[in-house]
Amino acid sequence: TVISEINNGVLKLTLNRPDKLNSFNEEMHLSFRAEIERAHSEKAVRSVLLTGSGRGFCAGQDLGDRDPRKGGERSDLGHTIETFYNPTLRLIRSLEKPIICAVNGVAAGAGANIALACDIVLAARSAKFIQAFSKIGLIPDAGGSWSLPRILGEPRAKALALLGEPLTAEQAESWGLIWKAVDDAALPEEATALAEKLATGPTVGLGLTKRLIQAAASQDLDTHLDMERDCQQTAGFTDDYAEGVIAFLEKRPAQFRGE
Ligand code: LHQ
Repeated sequence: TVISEINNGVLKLTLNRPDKLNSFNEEMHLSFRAEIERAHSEKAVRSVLLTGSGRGFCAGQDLGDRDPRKGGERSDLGHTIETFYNPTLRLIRSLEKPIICAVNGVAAGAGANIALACDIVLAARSAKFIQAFSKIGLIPDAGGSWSLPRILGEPRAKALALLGEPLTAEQAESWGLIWKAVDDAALPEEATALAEKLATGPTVGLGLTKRLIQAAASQDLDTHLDMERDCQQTAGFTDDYAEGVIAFLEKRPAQFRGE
């Protein structure tokens, strides 16, 4: 249910249940999480590219196996969130390597918020983002109720979440919710080029940069300046920093090795 391949340092993950718009069933939850864990541990992986197969990106939770008339453990959504969504969200945010999301089609419910948890989001012009939760009586999960107000402010976050109406890729770009809307046909190539470029970058420094930017919203300036000092100290001891400076002085492109 998740196609995984490594090329040029990029771990490409394709959500692959196209008949169900790549909605998450248990098997897909587990394979997706295992792949993000692999991104954490494998040195050969220097960036991640997430996309979907077929005409959609991801329609959130598979509601087909959620029939409330059947009851049982599946009706405890707190359990589903704790077991599946929250661990994956934490793994995406704590991954100290860039993760790029190529939203190839509709991203609804948890599918939209998993995309928004990634570091750089490109979307096909025909893609839509839908906070579909309110349509079925739920709240925006997969980090949505945290990320939307931070990115958009309360007025837009509330309207999106309460109404559950589709937002176009272009509107998402103009609101700063995503990095860029691109022509449908150009998306795979642009997203791959971006992921490959980042995979040749100074991985430690990029990972620390991600950590700092994510920490900024929740700490004061003094604490943050201390954190910047510590991260810069770590970056300054990497081989990639030495290579970067030497390459600059020798007027040639740097050859970063990710350490
Ligand atoms: C689907 C789904 C889907 C199953 C399309 N499931 N089959 C929830 C509960 C539990 C725990 C914690 O967290 C969550 C978080 C959530 O994600 S809640 C939100 C769940 N997602 C939704 O409510 C979105 C449901 N889908 C839709 O509203 C539409 O499918 C959208 C607007 C995404 C796309 O519409 P269309 O382009 O018109 O496609 P479609 O509706 O015809 O879907 C194509 C097929 O995919 C269809 O199957 P069929 O056998 O009839 O061809 C759909 O039933 C299936 N599908 N989403 N979430």
